[in-house]
Amino acid sequence: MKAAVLNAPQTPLSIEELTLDKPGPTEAVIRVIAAGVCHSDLHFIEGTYPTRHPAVLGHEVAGVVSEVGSAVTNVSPGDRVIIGFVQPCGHCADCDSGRPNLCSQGAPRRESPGLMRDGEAVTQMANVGGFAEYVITYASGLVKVADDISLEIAALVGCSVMTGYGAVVNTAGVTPGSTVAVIGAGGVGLNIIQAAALAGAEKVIAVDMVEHKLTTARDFGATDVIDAGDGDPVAKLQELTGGGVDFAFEAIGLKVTAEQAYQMAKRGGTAVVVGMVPPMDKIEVSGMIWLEEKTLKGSFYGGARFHRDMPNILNLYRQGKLNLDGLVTRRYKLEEINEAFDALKNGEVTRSVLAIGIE
Ligand code: CXF
Ligand code: ZN
Repeated sequence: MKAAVLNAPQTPLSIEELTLDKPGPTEAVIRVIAAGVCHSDLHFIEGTYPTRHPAVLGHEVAGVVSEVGSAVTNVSPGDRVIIGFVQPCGHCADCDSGRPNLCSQGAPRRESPGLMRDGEAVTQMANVGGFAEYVITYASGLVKVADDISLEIAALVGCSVMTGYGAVVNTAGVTPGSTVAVIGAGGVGLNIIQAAALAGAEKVIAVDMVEHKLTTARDFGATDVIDAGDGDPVAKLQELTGGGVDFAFEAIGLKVTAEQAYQMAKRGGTAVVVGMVPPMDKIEVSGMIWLEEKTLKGSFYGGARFHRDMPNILNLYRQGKLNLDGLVTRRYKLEEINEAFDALKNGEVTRSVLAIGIE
């Protein structure tokens, strides 16, 4: 099969021929239909986050199951699925306590690599590796999708929508009447914005440096916008809110914006870091955290309980309460993947989707 391969950090992806193993008892093979191009992939391309090479990136994916292992019961060949980038074991303490996104056990290790190039193992990002014609992964990460939902939309639910919506609903628990700030109005940020609006936030303040992103943020429910390229965004937010917000979200992945989110939270408020801040960076907050009773939280995969949250999200989309169609601003072929990443880097797009297969 064809896949886009990362051979070294800071190099373009190259389209290469790889071979797939047969699925193990708890695995499935999925023919990829659509894969979103996410900033997190870019972190691995740029080397901000480490990965083994060669690697196939891509973790926002949907497709059609083509083969399942002997012990798989949750999906069958022909099923349309979202490919989750966590594959919960289903029985560890984290899964048991309702936090499968934090599953500490993970899927069982394979004896042989699932993906190979001329006898060499190829790493699949988060056991997915969706920038490819096929994915081999553990079936526990697959969520079935009904026939009325396009697999392009389903793919987005696999990362940006779940991550943004879940940060609001599961991690922060935004309540009606609260005030919210969102730093970064990209794919994840827009989903935070629309989920906060849906949760009944009185104010949803989008903060970004790119003007067209702020315009889009308003379309997704932002009541106010702050251009972070024009003066101190924290001071502007304090002025706008008279002392900060109940919930501030960081959706970029930088130390400086994570610290700004903390500063934007009012006394008693909560800052949620959703973006992939580089692993060696430290987020510094005021020693007065005790007096201000602020909370600083991380949110991974929107605290997803996949089999409950993803169908819920798709229901809200059906009811017209979540705008998922408006997230997709460009489509590319797999062969055009480097152009898609250039556009993402330049801040030109909300979400690009690679149309890899035809249903
Ligand atoms: C990432 C986090 C690291 C693994 C792949 C997905 N999250 C969202 O983009
Ligand atoms: Zn992502």
